[in-house]
Amino acid sequence: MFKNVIVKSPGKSYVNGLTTSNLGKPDFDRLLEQHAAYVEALKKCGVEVTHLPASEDFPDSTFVEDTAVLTSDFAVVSNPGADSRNGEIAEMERVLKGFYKKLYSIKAPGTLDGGDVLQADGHFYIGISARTNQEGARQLKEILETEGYKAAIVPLKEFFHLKTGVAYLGNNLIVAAGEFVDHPDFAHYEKIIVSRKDEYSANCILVNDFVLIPKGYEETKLKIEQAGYKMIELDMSEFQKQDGGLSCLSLRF
Ligand code: CIR
Repeated sequence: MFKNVIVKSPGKSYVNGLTTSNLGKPDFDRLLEQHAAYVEALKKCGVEVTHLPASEDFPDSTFVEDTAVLTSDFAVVSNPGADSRNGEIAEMERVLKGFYKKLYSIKAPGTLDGGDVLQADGHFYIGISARTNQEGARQLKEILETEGYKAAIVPLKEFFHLKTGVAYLGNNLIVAAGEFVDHPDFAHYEKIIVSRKDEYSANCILVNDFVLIPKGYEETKLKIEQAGYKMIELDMSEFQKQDGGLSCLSLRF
C-alpha cells in the first residue's frame, strides 16, 4: 500500500517545456484543471499528498516521477538526462530528506530518469533510453541489489521511457504495449495487451485499490476492469502534448 505521494503544480513556463509530439501547445487553464483532478484522484486512493508549488525555472518539473526512485525504506535521487531538467533534483532531494533517512543518488556520468524505472514487487526493470544511460542504470542496479532487490536492465527500442509502454498492476499482471508485448524480460507475467491505437494508456498506475488510466481508451479500460480492478479515468490531453504520461505526475511511496 502507498501512504504518500508527491506532486508538483505545473507553472506557466510548462508550455515551453520539452516535447517531441505534434499535438499543439498546451492550454494552461485546462492543464491546471487536469492536474487538480489528478490530485483529487490520488486523495480518493487514500494517500497523503505532498503538493509542491510550481517552479517557473523548470518547465517540465510537474513530471516529478523522473527525479527519484522510491521504495518504502530508501530513496534514490535520479540524475535526469535532459539538461533543462537536471536542476529539478535539488528541490526533490530536500523534500525527500523529510521522509527518508536513507538516500542514494545517481552520479554523473550516469544519467537516469525515474520514468525509466518500473517496480514489480521485489523486481525492478531499468530502461536504457535517450534519458537513462548504461552507467546510470548500472548505478541504480547496484544500489537496488545492495538493498536486496532484483534488477534487470532493459534497452528500449521505441518508447520514450520504459513506463511509457509498461505498467505493473500487482498479482503478477503487467499492462504491456509495443516492444514489451513479446519482450523476453516480461515473458513470465500475465499480460493485458494494449493495442497500437491505445498505446498511451499503457502508462497507467495502481494506487492502492484503484487503477488510474488516461481517459478515452475504452479497450484498455475494459480489459483492466475485466481483470477485477476499480478504475479512475483522467483527462490527460494537456500532459500528453508534452510527452507526459499519468505515472510521471507523481512519486508514490
Ligand atoms: C520531458 O521531456 O522530460 C517531459 N516533457 C516529459 C516527461 C515525462 N516523464 C515520464 O514519462 N516519466
